Amino acid sequence: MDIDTLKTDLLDQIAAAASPEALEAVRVAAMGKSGSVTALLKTLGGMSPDDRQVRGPLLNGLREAVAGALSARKIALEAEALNARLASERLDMTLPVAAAVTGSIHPVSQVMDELAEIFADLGFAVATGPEIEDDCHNFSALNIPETHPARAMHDTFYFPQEPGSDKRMLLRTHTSPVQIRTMMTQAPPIRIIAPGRTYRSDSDATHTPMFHQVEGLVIDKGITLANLKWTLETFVKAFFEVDDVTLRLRPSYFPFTEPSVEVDVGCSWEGGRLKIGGTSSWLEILGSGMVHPRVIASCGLDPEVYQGFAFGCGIDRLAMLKYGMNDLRAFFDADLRWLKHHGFSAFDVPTLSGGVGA
Ligand code: 2NL
Repeated sequence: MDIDTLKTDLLDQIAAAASPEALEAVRVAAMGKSGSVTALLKTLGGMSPDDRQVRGPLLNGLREAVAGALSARKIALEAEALNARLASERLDMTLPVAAAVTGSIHPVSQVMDELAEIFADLGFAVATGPEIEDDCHNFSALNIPETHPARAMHDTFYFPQEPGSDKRMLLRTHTSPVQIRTMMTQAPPIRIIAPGRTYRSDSDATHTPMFHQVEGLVIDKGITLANLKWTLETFVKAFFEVDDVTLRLRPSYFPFTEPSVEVDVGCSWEGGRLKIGGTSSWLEILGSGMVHPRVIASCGLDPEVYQGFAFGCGIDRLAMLKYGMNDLRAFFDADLRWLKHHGFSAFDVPTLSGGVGA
């Protein structure tokens, strides 16, 4: 075969190779150890110098043309393969979110989101902190003396004492340590809520060893019980979505507040169901009070300058009241039928304008 015919033939085969494998087969047949181009190049050695002078450049031209065509075709085939992959891996951004169809938001998470939304509107930030705490942040800083029953072994989950340390860690029994940490590190004015998991060694029909609490704290100059009452009233109205709501403040005692009040919300029985609103019945929903001067001082603030109020409230109970669940223990059973029935859609984001309710 003459050089020009071979060249045309090989270039045609290269152009026709439809895959990297087909192209490689062409390359081996032409440029491989026993390829057609290699065989021709080998004949140069046995030629007379005159013949080599003529055939040499022709054969080199053939080799360069074939090599050039091979690499150009290789690049083209790779680009084609990439384009095909990109086309097949394309995502349809208009498809609905699969997870939102199968999963649901736990009522406790939903209520936490509602609380954050309501209090954000009143200028409160959400604060969080560790669930494993020390005695100081969980008790001492809150004016809870060593002898207080809340410290007794049957209430608090303690970790084994580290050898060589006199510090015993514990699972926080309330979210107050988050507020203590905030007061110790941030300058007033402070307006925060601290929602989260809390732990007490207590288990019966109305108590689970792990439960959820939200606490609120305001520290500023000139804060009074009136600020507390208005804030709680505004919160209860927004949360239960009722305008005529009556709060009853009863004197009480907490070591960390003085004075302390327990707060009842007026309600009434309607068709065998308890409804928020009216004053025929009372339901205790939270505890609160003016932050004790000793607590303010233990966080490094001057109680002569700064005052504040605080409140604490069980989130699981709030969820039961609002969404009509009657068994607390079912909250933490992870029963898919319960979750499907009582859970919320991920799209049902609580907003004040859209409603924080169901
Ligand atoms: C209840 C009562 C309450 C607080 C929590 C608090 C936190 C700090 C300072 C002062 Cl840092 N007080 N929290 C105050 C009063 C009541 O909780 O019945 N909770 C379920």
